[in-house]
Amino acid sequence: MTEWKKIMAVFCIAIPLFTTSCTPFVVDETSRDVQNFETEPAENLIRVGFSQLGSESKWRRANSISIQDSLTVEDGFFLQFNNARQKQENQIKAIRGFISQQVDYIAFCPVTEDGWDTVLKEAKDAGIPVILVDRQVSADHSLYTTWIGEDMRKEGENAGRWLARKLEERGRSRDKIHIIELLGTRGSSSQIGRSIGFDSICDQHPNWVLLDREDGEFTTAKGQEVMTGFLKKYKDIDVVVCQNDDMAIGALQAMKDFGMDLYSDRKPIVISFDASRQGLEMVTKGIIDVDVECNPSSGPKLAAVIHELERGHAVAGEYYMDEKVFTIDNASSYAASRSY
Ligand code: GYE
Repeated sequence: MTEWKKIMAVFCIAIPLFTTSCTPFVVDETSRDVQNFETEPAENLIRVGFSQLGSESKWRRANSISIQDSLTVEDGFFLQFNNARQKQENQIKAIRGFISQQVDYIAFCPVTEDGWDTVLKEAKDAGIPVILVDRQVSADHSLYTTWIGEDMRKEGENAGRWLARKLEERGRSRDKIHIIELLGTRGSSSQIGRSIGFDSICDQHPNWVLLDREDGEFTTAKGQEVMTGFLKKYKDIDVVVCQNDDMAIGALQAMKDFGMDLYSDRKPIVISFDASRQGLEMVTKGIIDVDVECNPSSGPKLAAVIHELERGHAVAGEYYMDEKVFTIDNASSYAASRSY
């Protein structure tokens, strides 16, 4: 199968539920980020090695495109972009390659929190500044220069607070509420942060019962598989928490296949994260009840931080992206203009 056919196949399988026809989307934009990629080398450019963790979700593709669109030759960069396809060993190999080529900066999105100490020490010993993007690491901050990303814990808390308000509005704040969770890649800082944030609100509501949580790997296929298992196992599910939109789409497909009416008020409350265009469209239709935004556009900030370092200026130890919470009340104006 050609790359184009593969992309169309995935697209057509994943979305038939919500679209009547399979409209082609802009292939260049979605396929560009999954390739290893290099801008034109030239004298006097800032050499940056970037290790992307994979291309598991629409969010990730948007993040890769943001990086590639920001670290351009026109803006003074020679970018070497590597896709690790969800494997930490591939990321470590890519980073070691950047070190041996003596690039000026290394940036990467760490797939999981743990396991980076050795390679970060190697970069530090080689005198190469490292900038983390999106996810965080458990290694000491002295081993990297800065981090640019999203406040995952706050995202989880926002989801929990929204749920408390919603249950109150429905007169269910004292009922037993059965919750299931589809987790993102286990051990990633997005999974850990969102779980800690959401759990902290759960702890304030003894009537919320977490029935089960399982790794849905941030993908539609795995989300559908995990949700199918939950539907067979639990009769009474009040709330489904999906730690990203791609898994939510899979979970909704499973619910539909199980015979649930996704437009009914009696369907479980669906909470999702990312606020992709497709996610927001489902919010406007009432299929997803709340979508907590996660902002993938960290490329411009990465470019700006590197330029600051080049000028010899100090930079902050961390930079947070701006994020919102979307419900049926505010999603429609954003859905149309979403790039991911
Ligand atoms: O939510 C998900 C993904 O780390 C915030 O990774 C990121 C997550 C995002 O692929 O869709």
